[in-house]
Amino acid sequence: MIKLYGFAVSNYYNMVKQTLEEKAISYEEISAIPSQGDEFKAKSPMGKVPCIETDHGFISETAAILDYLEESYPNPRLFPAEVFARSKVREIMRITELYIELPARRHFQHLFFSTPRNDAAFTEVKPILENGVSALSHLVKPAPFLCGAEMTYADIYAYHTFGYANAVTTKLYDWDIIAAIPGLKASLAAMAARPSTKRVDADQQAMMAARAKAK
Ligand SMILES: N[C@@H](CCC(=O)N[C@@H](CS)C(=O)NCC(=O)O)C(=O)O
Repeated sequence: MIKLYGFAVSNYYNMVKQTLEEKAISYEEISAIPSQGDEFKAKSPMGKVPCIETDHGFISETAAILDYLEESYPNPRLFPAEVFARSKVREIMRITELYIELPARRHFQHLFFSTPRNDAAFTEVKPILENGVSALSHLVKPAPFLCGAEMTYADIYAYHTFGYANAVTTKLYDWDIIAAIPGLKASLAAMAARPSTKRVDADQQAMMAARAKAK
């Protein structure tokens, strides 16, 4: 059985968890936080979550994990069968990660843990996000999912990126990046309606509520 390491508030963890749910793969969740300690880095060499444990060993990095799951458990397929369409999904995943998730992440400590605003990040992040939003506006073809009628990994990346990223841009830049990408709002709503999303979101919200209570 696959073991999934991480925690329910992590958006990357939830990308993998939703994939496991969509593919109805048996898995066990192992609570783990990022660590630069030797023991955890033996599992996840960058010390980040998520990672998974398979019969063959550990895999870290969400995109690599999703490739493993897709090839090991091809049904239902979450990448299109046709090579060009598959590459377009990967293009959206990559742009979402590099030019939306990672720049927005620079403000996570400020937004979610109330640390002082990073002024350098405040200046540097907005133009990167503008390029990312512009690129995605050209690339996605919501109908209702980002690449057509079938849900793909592009939707999984977008769903678990735009929630937190939009919280950042709304608060720091008074800018709704979901509304800025035509069709994205409806696409995210189609994702939110899926049973797999509801299960993942319920665990995420329960963990957030528990953390808020513990403060
Ligand atoms: N590129 C990694 C990113 C994963 C990531 O950033 N995870 C966060 C939690 S959501 C983490 O472990 N952060 C701790 C750190 O960056 O040291 C992936 O695709 O899995």
